Amino acid sequence: RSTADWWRSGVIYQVYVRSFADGDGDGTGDLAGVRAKLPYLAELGVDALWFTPWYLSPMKDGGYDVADYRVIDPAFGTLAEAEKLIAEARELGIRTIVDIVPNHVSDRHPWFRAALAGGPERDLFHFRPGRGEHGELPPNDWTSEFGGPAWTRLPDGDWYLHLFAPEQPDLNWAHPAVRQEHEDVLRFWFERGVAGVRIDSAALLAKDPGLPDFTEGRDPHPYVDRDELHDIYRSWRAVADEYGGVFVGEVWLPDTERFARYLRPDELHTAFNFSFMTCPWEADRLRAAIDTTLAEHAPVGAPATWVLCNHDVTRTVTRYGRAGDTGFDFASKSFGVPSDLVLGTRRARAAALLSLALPGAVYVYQGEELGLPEADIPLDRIEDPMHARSGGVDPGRDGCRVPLPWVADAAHAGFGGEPWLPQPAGWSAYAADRQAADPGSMLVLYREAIQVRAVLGNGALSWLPAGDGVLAFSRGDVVVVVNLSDAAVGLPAHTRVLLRSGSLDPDGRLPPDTAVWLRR
Ligand code: TEU
Repeated sequence: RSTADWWRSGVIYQVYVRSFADGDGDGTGDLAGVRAKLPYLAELGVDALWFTPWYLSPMKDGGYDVADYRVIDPAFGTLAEAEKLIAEARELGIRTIVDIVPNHVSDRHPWFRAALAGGPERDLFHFRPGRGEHGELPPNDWTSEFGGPAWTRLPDGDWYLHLFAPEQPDLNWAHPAVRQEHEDVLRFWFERGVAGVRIDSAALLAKDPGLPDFTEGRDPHPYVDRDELHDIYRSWRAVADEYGGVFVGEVWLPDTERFARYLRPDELHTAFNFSFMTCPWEADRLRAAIDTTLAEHAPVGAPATWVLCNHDVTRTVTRYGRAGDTGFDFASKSFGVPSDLVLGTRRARAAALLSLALPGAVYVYQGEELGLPEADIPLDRIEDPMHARSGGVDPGRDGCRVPLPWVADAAHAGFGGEPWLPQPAGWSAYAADRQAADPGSMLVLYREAIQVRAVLGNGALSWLPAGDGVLAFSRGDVVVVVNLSDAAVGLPAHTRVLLRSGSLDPDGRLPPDTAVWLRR
């Protein structure tokens, strides 16, 4: 597990700290909770932990509104504890990845407070007078990712830019102090033993200095995937290289050629590949997503990454259990869309064996290994700003952020104190302790797959002939078959089963929505 190229083929587990495990009983997950669960994570067999932001934050966007990168939020713990956690994990062969949010800071960050007070710090952000006779209209037509205009007006009449919530003012990346500060922050965390950095909203930092209307300035886009970014990441890479640190960029770009431009020996080591996560449960489309991904990574020598879900999207079990369009669709992400969780779970199990068999690094989001479904959160308990900013239309992302169930027979399913976000009825049925004792559970499947995955080695993927709706490929001596059709299919001769996501039928055939790893 402790090899230098862990990030090329490792399994990286995403910890949403607030909802992982509550060590001090206040209802909020914390570093003490994570430390107590390190044996669980070691047994799961993961190579690294990616912690969503754990820094001082007013939590207006789950910590993606950072007030101070050098301070751990007191709800989570202390810097000394973070250092202990990093060291303890490392002793178990588990590396640490921290999350850096360079596009914006919290409105409580000292820079923004000073800017509000009228100081020269205004230049670190995007402040502009408004349009219209009295400046009553936003400076341009950009909209926030969470809905509404990307601008908020201050009492003094000026507007400031925020591509996300108003409490997340965008930084001005043309300012040298912004660049310097982020390189210092990278050093700060690498000095503390961190092995990698996830870069939030990595393609959004650079803005067209003229801040033109979106419609006017579409090519190049005024704030997505601008050329200036590559210079920024080249200086970041120089910092990372001093420490042997690696990057994973959250680079949401549909254009594969543009995406691959970030994956360079002097830029980012890896970036999230969301094509898999956004793909419906259809063999042709999954195969195309896999092929495109491998083809875009191969020429630049970067490993692919495989992501089934994260803290921003509907949980896999629920997504795959939806009739009709089972793909990624924010519009259908409403409470009313029914999901067949039995079907969704069967597919999620098969998807786990598929993603864990692909060449590259695999990301597992906490609770994915427990097969948690998306939870319905009572409207008055939703905290995600996406909900309020959409005028209450979008339920937001809290349904995949519910505190984890650890112990079936304990209060709050063993999470700790009364959870900050309510756990739905029946949550304890998913508890880790119960699943650990059940050989047919999702948790045992993930444990086995992560362990057995070592036999895949570095073998390239070659597709094997297969019928309609069936994916079959080999990697070295291992053959993987995933049946997405609606009929059982025969398995190749002269193979033995290493691992399967469900039972074979009485004739030894692979039923629909089932995957198998075979040894030749
Ligand atoms: O997400 C960036 C991003 O692309 C999101 O805007 C995504 O479109 C949105 O979550 C819809 O699901 C990152 C983080 O992952 C997210 O949690 C933060 O809210 C966002 O950045 C702002 O920091």
